[in-house]
Amino acid sequence: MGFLAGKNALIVGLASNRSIAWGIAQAMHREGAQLAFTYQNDKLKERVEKMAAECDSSITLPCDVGSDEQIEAVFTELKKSWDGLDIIIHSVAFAPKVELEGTFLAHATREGFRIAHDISSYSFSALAMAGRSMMAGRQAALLTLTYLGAERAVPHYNVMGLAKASLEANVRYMAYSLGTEGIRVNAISAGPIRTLAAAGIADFRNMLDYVERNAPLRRNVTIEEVGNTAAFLCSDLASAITGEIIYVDCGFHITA
Ligand code: 0WD
Repeated sequence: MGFLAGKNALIVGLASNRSIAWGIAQAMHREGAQLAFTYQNDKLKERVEKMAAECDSSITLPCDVGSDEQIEAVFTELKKSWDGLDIIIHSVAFAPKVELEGTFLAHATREGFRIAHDISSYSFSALAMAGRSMMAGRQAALLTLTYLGAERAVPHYNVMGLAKASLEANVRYMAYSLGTEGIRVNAISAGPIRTLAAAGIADFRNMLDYVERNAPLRRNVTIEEVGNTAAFLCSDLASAITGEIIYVDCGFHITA
């Protein structure tokens, strides 16, 4: 029996078989969790349905995390299939592409800042608030994905770095808010991985090469490795870990 047997997990942010959310879904499925998925829009519906089926899941629901109505609707629907929820995975980020080119102040706009923070940080708290009643009394866990650009000025990461800094603070405040209910909140700070979202970041190839040359393990991380850590963090094996940012980056962040 896997260490997530009996757990119900909602996965938000699956876009392709390269998505970090896919690595997480596969690890959680392997460890015995029941899964439900959301998809951002109709373009992704069929693909997400197929991938869900590979994890023995038939629960796929539309959700643009910029919409409170769509977030509410996810939990209304989920309650029809499940009597409770143990895990929410938030694997979503967005900033207008132009803001991820050149240096931060070259393209910064008030609207770009608002969108990046809304979709990449606020949406995590919005999911927690909407899912809170379903998670009551179940030792539930929430997990989001962040990146080193939250703490260091990484070339081209720009406004997304600000949004990830907000997300990391969000993890701590959410952990404090939900701790009295036994609900844990953590983030994985993943090393760079070639996904659809990463394709939006200028010069991404150089980031991968740099990590490969300089990380203690001299290689890049895989979605499977992020998935395994996510499964552990959302399981009862991690019952005293909350409010943490856990690095899954082949050790890159410790280097000078
Ligand atoms: O190097 C990387 N790939 C890293 C990613 C390193 C460290 C962290 N991360 C983070 C990302 O910032 C993000 O928070 O991991 C998370 C997942 O990213 P991913 O797996 O790299 O990217 P992807 O497979 O593209 O999934 C993210 C998806 C979107 O894909 P696209 O590329 O179409 O934007 O987030 C979804 C969307 O499907 N998404 C939304 N979902 C609901 N509502 C929204 C939205 N408004 N916007 C984006």
